[in-house]
Amino acid sequence: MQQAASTVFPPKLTLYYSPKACSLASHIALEESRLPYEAVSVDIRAGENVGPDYLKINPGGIVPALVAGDAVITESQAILAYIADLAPESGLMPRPGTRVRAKAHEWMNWISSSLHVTYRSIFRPQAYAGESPDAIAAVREHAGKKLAKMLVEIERRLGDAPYALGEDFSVVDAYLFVFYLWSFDERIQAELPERPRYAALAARVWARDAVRVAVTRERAVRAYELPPQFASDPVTEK
Ligand SMILES: N[C@@H](CCC(=O)N[C@@H](CS)C(=O)NCC(=O)O)C(=O)O
Repeated sequence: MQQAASTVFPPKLTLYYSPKACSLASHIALEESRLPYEAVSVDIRAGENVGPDYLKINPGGIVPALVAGDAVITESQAILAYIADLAPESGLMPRPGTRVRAKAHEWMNWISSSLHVTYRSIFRPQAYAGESPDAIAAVREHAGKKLAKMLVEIERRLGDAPYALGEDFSVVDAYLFVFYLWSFDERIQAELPERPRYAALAARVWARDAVRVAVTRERAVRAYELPPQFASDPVTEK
């Protein structure tokens, strides 16, 4: 008997990502999951996200979008949790019903709703300030100060554990890794605090094969810069 497309498990997965965008977390999660998937680049900097082809897939024009069979899933938190649930043996999220699973959602929601938005205020202040140069400068300056505080908050939240949720790598670490890369962006004018715990976490994440694969694939589309401590790595020098 032939199965209907919507009940095939796992469904055919296609991730739409832009190099170095927040979609890198989903890209890493898919690579970690060992599920079969296709990764399709939609470069935001080239405006491909607002082209007619991509808008047919995600009318919102943002990445990531994960096409899973006949469903289109957006929002990093939803995608990350879904990938983890599709591949439970990969341990990318703690088991449902555990407090540490709630902590995973706490982290992801905070990253999405607070940390990401603060970076956005620096990279695209016009989204909040309109076109007035004074308003743009004010938004950017305020967001820079806010980001500095958030990096201190991340140090506090990380504590002495190797990963965000404790002893084990999870999708939260992949998500945090993206925003660690972003903290070196040249558009940030604010002075940012030292972040030794965050740096150590990022180094642990960077040491993972799946992370190298996803980053190398993205950098083949657009060779984005990596933070100094990763840049001399022979893998990225190719
Ligand atoms: N809340 C969304 C935010 C997604 C988002 O802002 N994506 C950015 C890339 S990091 C994007 O596609 N921007 C294109 C645009 O705003 O035009 C999520 O967490 O997935």
